Amino acid sequence: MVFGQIVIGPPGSGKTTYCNGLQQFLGLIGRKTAVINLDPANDWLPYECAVNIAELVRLEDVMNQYNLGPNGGLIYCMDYLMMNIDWLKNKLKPLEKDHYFLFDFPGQVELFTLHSNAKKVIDEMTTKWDYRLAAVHLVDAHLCSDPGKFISASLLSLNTMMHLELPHVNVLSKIDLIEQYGKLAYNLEFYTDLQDLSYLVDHLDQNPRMAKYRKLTEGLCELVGDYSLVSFTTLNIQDKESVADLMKLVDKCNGYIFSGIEGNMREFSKIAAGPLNWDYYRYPFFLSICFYRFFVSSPSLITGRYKCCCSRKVHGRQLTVWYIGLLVLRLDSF
Ligand SMILES: Nc1nc2c(ncn2[C@@H]2O[C@H](COP(=O)(O)OP(=O)(O)OP(=O)(O)O)[C@@H](O)[C@H]2O)c(=O)[nH]1
Ligand SMILES: [Mg+2]
Repeated sequence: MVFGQIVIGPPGSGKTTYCNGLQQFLGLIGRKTAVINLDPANDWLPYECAVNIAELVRLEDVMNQYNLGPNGGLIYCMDYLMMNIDWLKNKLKPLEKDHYFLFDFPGQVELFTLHSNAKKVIDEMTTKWDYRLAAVHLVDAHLCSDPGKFISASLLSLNTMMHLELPHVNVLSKIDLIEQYGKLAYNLEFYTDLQDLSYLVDHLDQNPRMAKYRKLTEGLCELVGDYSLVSFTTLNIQDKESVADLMKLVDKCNGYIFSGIEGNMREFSKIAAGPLNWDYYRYPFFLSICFYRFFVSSPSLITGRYKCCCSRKVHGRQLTVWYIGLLVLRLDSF
């Protein structure tokens, strides 16, 4: 059975960083992970990407070809992906046996609140392919410092939950930075438990021009409260305990924990057992190769994508020797 996560959230909320951090974390606890980039605007990927939508369609090409803006272009790309869904299935098939999937989606919120194209892709995975997926919806924690923005983020989270109809975890990302944004109106539990959002109305901008929206805002807070669905958990991607807590929650959500309870407990016991060499800023192996190709190798070597060695002779010497030497250095530093 295939388990995984749909990683979504507004632009800059930390989706790609989360996929990168989680790939490293899961690698450390012994779970094989494949990250699938479904954001056609992602030109620079920090993680080891198993499948990249850029091989199928690129946002820049679509925008140029059809004279579209970034939003229209992304909608086109999602439609195009849905029309070529077999391409995705064929890429994922060899990984299905033993990999946990992380899908890095674009940040355009309308894809997950209004339009049906991204939802169709997700539905295909959950219904036809029988993948057990949970949506992990990241929201930047700095929004807590502005009551208006936080109410809006709560409404967005509710809307996304209703639209996607998936097991869902809302996350306040970058929680390590929250103190930098000043004192919050209430303590952090208020924002995570979301007991009564209407308390925030008194802390809204007191500008007289905004007074006319007060009733509307109160109504929106009441709406979120009436559904009683939205709550948040927190994440600091640099802290392995924080990542582990979120991971345990998601495992319950998508059912991974029930797929092999013993195995799952053994995985997490590795965190308690001893200090894991957790360094979120560590460059993945793949990036070391890119670094080498970019800075060290000659331009003609750069053309061979993902090439692990080269056979070019320079002044009668095989450059392969240097290349392998660099890899050994990298492995050493792991
Ligand atoms: N301090 C801190 N910074 C973070 C954390 N997560 C992400 N960031 C930073 O937030 C910025 C945006 O992160 P991305 O991962 O690119 O965000 P994204 O959601 O993928 O952005 P788009 O793909 O453009 O929608 C980067 O500079 C990250 O380093 C976190 O937990 N703590
Ligand atoms: Mg991203």
